[in-house]
Amino acid sequence: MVLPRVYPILDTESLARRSSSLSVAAAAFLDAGAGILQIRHKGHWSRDVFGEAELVAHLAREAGAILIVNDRADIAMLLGAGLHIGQDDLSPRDARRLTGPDAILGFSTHNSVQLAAAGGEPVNYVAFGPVFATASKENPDPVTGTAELMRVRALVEQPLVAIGGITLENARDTLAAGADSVAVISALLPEPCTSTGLRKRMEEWLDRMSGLTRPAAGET
Ligand code: TZP
Ligand code: MG
Repeated sequence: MVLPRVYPILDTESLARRSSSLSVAAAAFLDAGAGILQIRHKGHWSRDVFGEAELVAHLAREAGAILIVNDRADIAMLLGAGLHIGQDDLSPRDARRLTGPDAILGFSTHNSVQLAAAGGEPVNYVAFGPVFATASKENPDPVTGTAELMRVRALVEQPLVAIGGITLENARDTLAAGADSVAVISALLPEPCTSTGLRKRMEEWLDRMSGLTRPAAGET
């Protein structure tokens, strides 16, 4: 699959801390042209949260954008969305038994051993990180840096999504190190976190990332 270069993660806790919400951020990012969104909700999947996720799924469908749900195969299936799982979730094989062959399945890895193993799993893309220091994840794994990303990139054939502390300033180097896409939480959230601010921030990211391509094999 070809992943959009910018992969926004709508983290409900990060949004709530800025007095924003899933649906407001999703609408603003889609309006700006985002091609993919992930819903990341680490708290209880209450009926209210699910209702808002349904609205996001509707908006994404209307916009022709890919929607991915973090952690929860059941919610992803109810929403007709793809699924992103980590090392402590259902194994990719068991997740695939639930989602079926056609759903997009992404898998997080944090070091070269996990990345190499992911290459043999039935997943459509692999995430790797944190590449830089992050404040958006509890108990993050050690920072890898871009040199490590470049060193391990060829261990998997699937598209690679770099994650963790990615900003407009370091995104270019991250893509040059071999990432196909950059997943971002905090650097997409302006202060104040208004609908207009969110849209403008996403427009800036898409504008700055357009035209950037991964170097072909052998180039740097
Ligand atoms: N997995 C590795 S780092 C991270 C996740 C979910 C958080 C990324 O958030 P930010 O704010 O872009 O560093
Ligand atoms: Mg998880």
